[in-house]
Amino acid sequence: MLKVSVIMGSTSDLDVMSAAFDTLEQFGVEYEKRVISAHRAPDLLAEFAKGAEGRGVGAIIAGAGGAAHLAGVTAAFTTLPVIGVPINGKAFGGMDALLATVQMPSGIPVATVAVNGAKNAALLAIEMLALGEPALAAKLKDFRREQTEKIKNTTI
Ligand code: RP5
Repeated sequence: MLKVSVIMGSTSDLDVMSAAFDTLEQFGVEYEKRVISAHRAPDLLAEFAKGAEGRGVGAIIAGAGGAAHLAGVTAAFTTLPVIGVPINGKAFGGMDALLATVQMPSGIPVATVAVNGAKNAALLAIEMLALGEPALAAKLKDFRREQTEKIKNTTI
């Protein structure tokens, strides 16, 4: 099965991005994880993104805050699907990262999830991988069913 690559701009993003690890583990999806900054280590990012396909990666999740160019620059170096997670930094409530991640130029797409939406980023990556993996698709359907049941059985 293809794996998922999870990258983030700083170790300060780990708290938010760990939700992606949890979800990928829940579904038994293999992943690699790395701190890479588009600004502080652009050469490393280029090398990492260019090599992703060869490492058996099927989707890349990139989380960053502030002037969040990590997802966009990654997408510039690969045709693998890239999912951006804007991270809520100290200023602007994450609006800065949201706009920097979502407002990609035509021709280089990034699928942007909600601010701090690392869990949904992982689910989206799993949905992509599941297109070629019926067993994984079945797990997603079970997950949705259980989620619905939980809501229906919730009383307050
Ligand atoms: C971004 O700047 C990172 O993704 C992080 O969200 C933010 C702050 O980074 P640190 O100053 O905590 O390393 O590049």
